[in-house]
Amino acid sequence: MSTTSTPTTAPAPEATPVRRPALLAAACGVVAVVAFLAVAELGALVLGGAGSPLVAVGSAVIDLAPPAAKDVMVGLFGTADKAALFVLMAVVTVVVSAGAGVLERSRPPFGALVFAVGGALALFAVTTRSGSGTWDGAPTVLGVAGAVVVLRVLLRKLRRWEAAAAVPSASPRPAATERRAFLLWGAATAVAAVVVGGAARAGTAAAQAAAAARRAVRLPRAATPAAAVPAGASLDVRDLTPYVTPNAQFYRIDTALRVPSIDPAAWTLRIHGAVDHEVELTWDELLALPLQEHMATLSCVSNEVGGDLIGNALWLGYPIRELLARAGVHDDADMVLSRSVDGFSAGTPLDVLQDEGTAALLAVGMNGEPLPPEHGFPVRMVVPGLFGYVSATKWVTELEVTRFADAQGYWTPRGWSERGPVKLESRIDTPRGGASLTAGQEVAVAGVAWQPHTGVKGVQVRIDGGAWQDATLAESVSADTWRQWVHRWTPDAGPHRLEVRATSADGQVQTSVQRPPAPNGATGWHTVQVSAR
Ligand SMILES: Nc1nc2c(c(=O)[nH]1)N[C@H]1C(S)=C(S)[C@@H](COP(=O)(O)O)O[C@H]1N2
Ligand SMILES: [Mo]
Repeated sequence: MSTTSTPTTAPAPEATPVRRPALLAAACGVVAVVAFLAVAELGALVLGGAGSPLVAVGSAVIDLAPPAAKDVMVGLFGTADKAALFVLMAVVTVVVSAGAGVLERSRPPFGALVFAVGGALALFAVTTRSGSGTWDGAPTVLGVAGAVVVLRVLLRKLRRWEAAAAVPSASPRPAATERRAFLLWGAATAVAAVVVGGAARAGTAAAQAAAAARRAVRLPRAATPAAAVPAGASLDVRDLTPYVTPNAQFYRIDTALRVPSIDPAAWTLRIHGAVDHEVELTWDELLALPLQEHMATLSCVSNEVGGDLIGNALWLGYPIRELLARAGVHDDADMVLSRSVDGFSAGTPLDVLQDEGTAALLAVGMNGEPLPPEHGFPVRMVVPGLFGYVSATKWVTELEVTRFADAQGYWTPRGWSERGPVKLESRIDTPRGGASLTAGQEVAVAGVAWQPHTGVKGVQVRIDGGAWQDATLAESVSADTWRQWVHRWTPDAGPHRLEVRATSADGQVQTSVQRPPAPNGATGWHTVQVSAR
């Protein structure tokens, strides 16, 4: 009877349905909301602490809660009312997300829709906060997208497992494999979301705490104030770089992926190495010292000829020379390796830092404000005459007195010179390259020229390779800053080539030799092509 040609096969696996699939779907919903928070907090971290839906929703709930509810909360939890509110919000969020998971399993895409609606409410809270910026909604939008992806991916895995378990013969893979895939993905996503979200939240909280600490800083008056900036330092020429660079416009160069957040109360500077006694300085001790104001032009070795990686600011700080004297520097030392919390370091010649005539500062103020976070808050170095990479350590916490033979700054093993004095340079700010001028109408050819600490005594302009003509130089407060210059010129019709060169206070003329920024600063004449009709 049963001798027909039925091949012998393994017995069909038994159907063992997934137990409590709704509970698993609820868990998927919870993992999705954690993913939402992780993505959003990571976004907020990238935005420098802005746009966190967690904070915004919490604040919105506090603002919108009727007074009676507040009284109940305060009555119940006292000063822990805010913590209690967050716990309450967390419970509501978990319950709603679990419900969304269940809903998405049985009636897609309604679960995802719950996330979208929740996200829209959070977006409303974020974007209506006072002082919210253009991008503040982005973390929330990205977070919702992340949550929906996680929800759908996990539920698809759950459905596969359910299908394989219910009708094993219809599934390409055994139920155990599908089960493992679901559990693995669920667990991995949950762990990743918790780790990333937690780290991002901690980072954002630190950034916000540092920002609040910065707002609370009241800088002391300088014991030695800077000389007033003479009116003659600024020429009245449109599109000419201002003599003093506003903080918001000051170039920023560093290796920090994220601006370090430092609470000044926790900041210390340690001076050690080849010294008689280590010195440790706190923020309060630094502010109690007689600070001095000094205007200086800071520039980056990477600045191309004609580039804008240069700025001039009024710094407030304490002379590094005094601190070195306090520590007692050994005779065989010739370098100070300054280190920052971000791993950057700079090797600065000791004699420059010790020089009475060089205002090498441990700076706390920039143009009358505490240092902006991206410019080194709470404390940085500024050394007139040296490129930033060998001197201007931001977020500085350590000065090691050592020798060039024994130590290297961050950029030295990366192809940049051990020493980095700023080179004599000049730049044409206006007219811009490619400008079309009107023939017969006078224009101001103007720009800036610098060799900080040496000073500039002359600037010359040459048109179409003709004779060098002296430009008019603006004043400056000292040799440590750049100088504006202007040359009035009336073009005739046709293309023209404008060139500029400076003469330093010690009589050298800016070289025409074109060198790239590496290894120790670009040289050459800034040249601009314009045309007139
Ligand atoms: N901690 C730290 N400090 C740093 C750097 C850095 O990467 N990290 N870059 C240096 C370089 S190369 C320059 S040109 C100046 C730029 O300072 P600014 O960003 O305030 O203009 O900072 C210097 N200080
Ligand atoms: Mo730099």
